[in-house]
Amino acid sequence: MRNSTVSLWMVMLLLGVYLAGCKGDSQQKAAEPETEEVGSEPAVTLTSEEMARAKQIYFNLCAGCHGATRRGATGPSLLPDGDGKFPATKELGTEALTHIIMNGLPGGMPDWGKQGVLTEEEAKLMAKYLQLPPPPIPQMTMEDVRKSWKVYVPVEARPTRPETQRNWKNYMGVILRDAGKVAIIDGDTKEPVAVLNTGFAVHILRSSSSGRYFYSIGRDGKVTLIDLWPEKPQIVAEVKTAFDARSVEVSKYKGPQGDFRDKYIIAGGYVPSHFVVCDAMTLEPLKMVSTKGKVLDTGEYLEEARVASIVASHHDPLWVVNVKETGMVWLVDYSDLDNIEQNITKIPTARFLHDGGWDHSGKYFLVAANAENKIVVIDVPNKKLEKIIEVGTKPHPGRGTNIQHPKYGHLWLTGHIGEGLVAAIATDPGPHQWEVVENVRMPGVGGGTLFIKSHPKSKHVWVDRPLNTNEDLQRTIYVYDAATMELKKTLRVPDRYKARAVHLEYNKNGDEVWVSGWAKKDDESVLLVFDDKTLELKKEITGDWLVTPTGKFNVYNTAHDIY
Ligand code: DHE
Repeated sequence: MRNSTVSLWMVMLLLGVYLAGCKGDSQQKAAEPETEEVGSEPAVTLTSEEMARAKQIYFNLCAGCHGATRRGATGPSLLPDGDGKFPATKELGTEALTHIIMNGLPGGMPDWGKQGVLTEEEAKLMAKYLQLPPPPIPQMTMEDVRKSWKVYVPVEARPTRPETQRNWKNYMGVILRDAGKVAIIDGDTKEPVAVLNTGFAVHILRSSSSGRYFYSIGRDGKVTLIDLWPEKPQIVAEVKTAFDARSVEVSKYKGPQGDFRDKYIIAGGYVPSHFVVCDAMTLEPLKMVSTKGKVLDTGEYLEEARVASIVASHHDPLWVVNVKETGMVWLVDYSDLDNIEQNITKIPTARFLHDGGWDHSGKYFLVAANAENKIVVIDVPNKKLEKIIEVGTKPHPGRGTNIQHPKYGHLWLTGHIGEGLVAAIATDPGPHQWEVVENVRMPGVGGGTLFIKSHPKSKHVWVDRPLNTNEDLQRTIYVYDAATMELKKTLRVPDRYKARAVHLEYNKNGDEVWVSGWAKKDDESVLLVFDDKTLELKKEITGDWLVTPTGKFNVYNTAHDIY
């Protein structure tokens, strides 16, 4: 038994299991105790208290990559009997699973034990839990969403013009992940203007079309509406749209079909798999649409069909909604909300869609099917699949970035989690359109890149690497010359911070780059502000309030999709 366990563990190692950053969360109720006879090994047994703990840990650390139903997505399936592709967890057994959970795997599986996130006892508990059948997905009704809706400041009580003298269009919204807060920082003075309680593990911020509001969404599925016009920014409404979520976006279209700017927001759900449309000014929930459905090629029906990235078109009244497990890209026309379900174009693409962004024209949307090493291109105005492009191992663009190349014209770039590679895809019409015209190898071993960023005014491309297994590379930032794609400089989070470098964002003028020095909750974190011309460190922003900073979103750039 032990030999087969070890060889299966090796199989998993070779498969380069990816669980990167798997910190999904959901508010799940404890289940009844479960016991199961597992193969020829003694039965795996958990008490109801252990089961409840294991469920919570699973949703906190693992569900994002492996799925609530454990059928796999960015990471492999974790099913007691396997799925034909990946080993059965009950064959892997407690010892091998504990080892993997403690030590991680090169393809992106974090070393939860080594990082001090899980104890050996907790890793063993999880190893046992994974050998039992997954619990059912909890359901949520429109009534549940409605009950959670709160307006703190009605629209008519809000300022009619900015009350602040600050340059609010250059505010930077910074996610303080483990504090459950968002900091609003004045991008000119670098002072924190407000630190707001937004809810558990906020994942992203998006700006309203006007830039006046930030919408945050957390892993608890809560959307928070932040008004930036008062002297001190404040939360004016909130609503819980799912148990577990990652994406939110606003309507941005103005044209012959009407002015829909800042009329609706859409919040995507991981658990349950659905999206909810709300009024953009009050967050009143208006529509709920399930994304459960059939896998693009096998036709298998999936209850877990999670909403990954969402973007809003500026040219059409459309949201691009990427349904991870089915591999379907939905173009959701919101111009007739009553009939929204009848106005969805569903495009089969590739499985396990994750993150992506617009090309420079704002007409093509490029999204990573990261478990399949592909970038999918959607022609949004013509509502069709344009191209599927093979790239490196586990592309992770964030929203990607757009640069101009002397030979190939506009390029859209992605980094990779699975290897140290930046792929540049030509987007202009012509003989090279949708070709990977540059594959830029990063120095050092392994991948680990999550985000990449440039700016129309910049000559540089900035790349992070927080998921690399080497602690030194985790804190390194790579700056490339955008014209030649030659490495110009490597920068690092100063050694006095026990922090990784993660996520890059330009200021409004495009002459500064902000990078998070993301430490553990009890260690000191930092925001580093670099001069984009000289590549010198201009400012270290620190403070008691700066707890686990991850994503940063400049008001102007986010509202105008500048990246
Ligand atoms: Fe993210 C974007 C999902 C782990 C920070 N992340 C996204 C998006 C998705 C997603 C679907 C795109 C949203 C959009 O554009 O509408 N992220 C997931 C996961 O499922 C995953 C892999 C595991 C999980 O359980 O969440 C995961 N993400 C992480 C992290 O570990 C990061 C570094 C810190 C954190 O919050 O846990 C992280 N993700 C971010 C950030 C963005 C993001 C900062 C927005 C990037 C941008 O510039 O738009």
